[in-house]
Amino acid sequence: MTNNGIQLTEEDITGIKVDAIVNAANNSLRGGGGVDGAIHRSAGPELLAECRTLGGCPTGEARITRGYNLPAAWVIHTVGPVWHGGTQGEPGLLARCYRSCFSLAQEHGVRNIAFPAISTGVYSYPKEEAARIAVQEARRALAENKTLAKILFVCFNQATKLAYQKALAEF
Ligand code: AR6
Repeated sequence: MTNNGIQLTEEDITGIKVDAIVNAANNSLRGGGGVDGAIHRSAGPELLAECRTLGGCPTGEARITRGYNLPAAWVIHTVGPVWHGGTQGEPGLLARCYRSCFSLAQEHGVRNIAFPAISTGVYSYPKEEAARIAVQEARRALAENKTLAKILFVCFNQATKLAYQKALAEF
């Protein structure tokens, strides 16, 4: 499915050959479960070694590393908010994650980038609301950054895919 530079895919993000993949990390940047664990396993120990030099990452911000054994040249690590019912600034923090990633992507001349559904796994962010924010920020980035050609949203399960399809149809 394509939508003016936005594409949905069901592949494992670790196998995607793009300039940059995004990691849904935690504040320590020392690895974890979910997509974070998968990315570290595929990239190899050098990724963790580089992450250790970064001193962590606050929620809503992002940090960039090399991709090491991954097909992607870069990994952009961002820390999404834990869902607490939406009363603790979660939508603003999630939007900041996407903006922080797009800003690093622009600085590094990234033309294509793949995102997992940040915060919607272990961090429990509702999938439809998260997809709406992701699509909104992706559209903004494509309009503002002419180097950026393609944004892939990786739908690791059917519910995530439906959430993105709905968000894409809404705007
Ligand atoms: N490729 C693409 N998407 C994936 C993959 C994969 N290989 N594996 C899982 N997903 P999560 P969060 C999807 O929990 O909610 C970690 O322990 C998954 O189905 O990975 O931001 C970190 O260290 C879901 O749609 O990230 C943090 O502690 C999405 O990726 C915490 O989890 C995000 O799920 C971050 O939680």
